[in-house]
Amino acid sequence: MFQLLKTEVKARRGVFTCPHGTVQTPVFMNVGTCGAIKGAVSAHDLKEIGCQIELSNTYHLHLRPGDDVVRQMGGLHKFMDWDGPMLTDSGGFQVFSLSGLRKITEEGVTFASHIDGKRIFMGPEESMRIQSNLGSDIAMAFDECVENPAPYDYVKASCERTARWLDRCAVEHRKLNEAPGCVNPGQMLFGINQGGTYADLRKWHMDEIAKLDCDGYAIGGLAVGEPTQTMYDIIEAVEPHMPKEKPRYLMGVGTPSNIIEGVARGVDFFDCVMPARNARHGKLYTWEGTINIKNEKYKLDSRPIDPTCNCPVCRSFSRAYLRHLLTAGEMLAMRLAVLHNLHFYNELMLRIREALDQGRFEAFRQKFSGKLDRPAA
Ligand code: PRF
Ligand code: ZN
Repeated sequence: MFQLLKTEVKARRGVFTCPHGTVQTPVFMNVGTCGAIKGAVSAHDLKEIGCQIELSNTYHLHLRPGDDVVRQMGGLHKFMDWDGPMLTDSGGFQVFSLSGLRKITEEGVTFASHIDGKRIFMGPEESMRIQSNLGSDIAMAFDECVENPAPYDYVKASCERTARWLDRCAVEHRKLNEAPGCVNPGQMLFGINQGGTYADLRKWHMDEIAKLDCDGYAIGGLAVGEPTQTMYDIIEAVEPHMPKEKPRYLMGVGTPSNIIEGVARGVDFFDCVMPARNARHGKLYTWEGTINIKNEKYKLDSRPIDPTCNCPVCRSFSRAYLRHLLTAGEMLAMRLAVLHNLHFYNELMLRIREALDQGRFEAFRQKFSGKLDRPAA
């Protein structure tokens, strides 16, 4: 259930209630693809860095250890010891971005596993069954994410099929939730808008999937090759067609500026591997801009990564120590860097919510949009 608390122009402040708790929005979902956050971070750490909702992947967990294993272990919450809200992505993106040769038909997608090359079939029903076994709070619809740019006719046929797939997802999802022994009978379903960079297809598709009364709606197929301004234009075109009383999720986005600009255009949920990936390469976020901790100039720097940051890393360790760990290839470097960057993203969302609560989001946007993506002076 979604409750809209406040709006400022298009930006929205809300609360979303799921079986494992409530989520204050706008929110960033921390990505734990395989039931762990890359960089040796566990669900216990997530609590400490202000994470409200965790995201895992159907595709990865189906391949390894297998969703049947997770189900027999009591569901993904119990398996990874995370008792908060959880969303699972449908596989509709990972099948297209990670697997080898694939064949798409009306039924679904046949693809080669990125682990051992084994041929696997996944369609709307399979995706719903896997997500039901995992027992997440929010299941995502099975979709095709087309890379931009793509020919109009291909994108049209693809998003028409994705609309038909959503019908099948909804039928299967209801059936699974009602079946005896269901891991999480309160599991919700979000539909996903596609349509590439074509505003007319985007609007048609959104109107089509809005008829289904899903628990929320995502915008997929963005941040996959198009210029940033095109992404913003498409969000602006689709947004008026999205139900006001349902949460909106911009999938796989993005930089701090992309998030601020997404919020300004009416988006409530975000997720991205970028903060964790950047951390592993030494690119760290601060409120003055990004820094690269591997730089020689931090060799004797006794300050924390960000002197204003209250994360467990900044409370204890110096830039010099972090630089040393990363240069020496110590695994602890990854862990500490990832913890700081994820804390930064969760803190960014907290400050966005505070700004919305106090009616000063536009001022916040002016001050930080742009600045946070650039190297600190
Ligand atoms: N579909 C799904 N997951 C996704 C995407 C999508 O289009 C994207 C695109 N940025 C990220 N994750 N199912
Ligand atoms: Zn920190």
